[in-house]
Amino acid sequence: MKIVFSCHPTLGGSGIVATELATALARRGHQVHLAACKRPYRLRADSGVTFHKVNIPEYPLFMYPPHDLSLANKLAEIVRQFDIDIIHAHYAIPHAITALLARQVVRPQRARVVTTLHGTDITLVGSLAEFYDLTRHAMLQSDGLTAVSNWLAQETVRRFELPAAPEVIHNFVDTEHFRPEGRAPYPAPGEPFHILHASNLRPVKRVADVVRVFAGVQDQLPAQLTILGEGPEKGLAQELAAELGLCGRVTFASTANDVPGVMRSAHLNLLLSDHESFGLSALEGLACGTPVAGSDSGGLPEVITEGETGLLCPVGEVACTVAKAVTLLKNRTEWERMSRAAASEVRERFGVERVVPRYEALYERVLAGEGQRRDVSRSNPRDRAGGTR
Ligand code: GMT
Repeated sequence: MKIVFSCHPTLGGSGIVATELATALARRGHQVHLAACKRPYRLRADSGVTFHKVNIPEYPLFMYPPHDLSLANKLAEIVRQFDIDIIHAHYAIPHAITALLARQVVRPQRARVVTTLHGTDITLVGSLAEFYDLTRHAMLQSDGLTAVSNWLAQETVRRFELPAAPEVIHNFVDTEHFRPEGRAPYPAPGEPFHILHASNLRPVKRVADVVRVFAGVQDQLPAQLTILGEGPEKGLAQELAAELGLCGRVTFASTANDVPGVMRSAHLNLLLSDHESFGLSALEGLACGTPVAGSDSGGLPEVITEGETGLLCPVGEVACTVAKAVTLLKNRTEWERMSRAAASEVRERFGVERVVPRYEALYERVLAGEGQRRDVSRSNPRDRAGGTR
């Protein structure tokens, strides 16, 4: 098949998933293109994916250069030039809408649109009044619609009153890169435990809870914390770490050249978000044999098996996470068992071979005209008084 991807090339999980899926499909013999205003940092030179840069021209009349139109134009160009079958849009805003526009532009040539919902495109951005109608329209008009967790699929139907739920295709991880071999062993007596948090440090990640949990753990065990990523809450986390007297034990790193290596160096990965549709960084850590302490909310319980591969506590319950984390870290046998179980469960449930064929099957169905049922008769909840969102 011939597929073109569009995604956010920045640090978020949706761009990573799109890039890894594009790479996996190219390896499986498909012709794969990816269009974005910047090369996604995870798109490796040997990926087999053709990257197309979207240029965004400046013009004095434009107060805000219309990136989305340049992207739609580029997608249409690629579809025509390479006779593309599928435009796969990752993250509803703006990629699903730009894909629909490109589909319309190339007519009578037929290209199908598959949209993958990642989370905040539904729960935060898409639910804003300024984007709600466009997001709903894009979902209804896509030929195929997927969500990365059961939780997100249900949340989408609830907020947007869709006639049918998106198909759930969980995220996956390349277990050749994210593997446990060479991981840090259980620390020798007196050596510190390494605790990790990796995210784009937005408010939804509750980075202050990460610092507070670390403070509680290091009261009872020698430990150090790495906060990997950039984002608006970084300053707050730095201030809190200083206030709690943790400066020497907390390292902030914007990026890492070797993300799997960082994951392998950690003994516990913290993801204490308010909600997380899936939690890709939890999955990547698990693949490296690093147990996760996560929030018992959103899609995280679909990724972390409580007591088997990680620990779950209600959102904001710092004391619960501290208690469970300390119990685990103090017990070498249990930590080693959980580390092994994490890596092996990920291979079994979230490996490339398990998940990528689900997308191929969806593309086949969509091309055969068996895409999602487009019953658009159900009215937009925003048109009715008291509509639920
Ligand atoms: O929240 C982020 O880290 C970024 C965001 C994105 O779209 O780039 O992540 C969302 O998509 C990821 C990939 O599917 C999921 O693993 C994350 O759970 C999801 N984030 C949230 O739901 C908050």
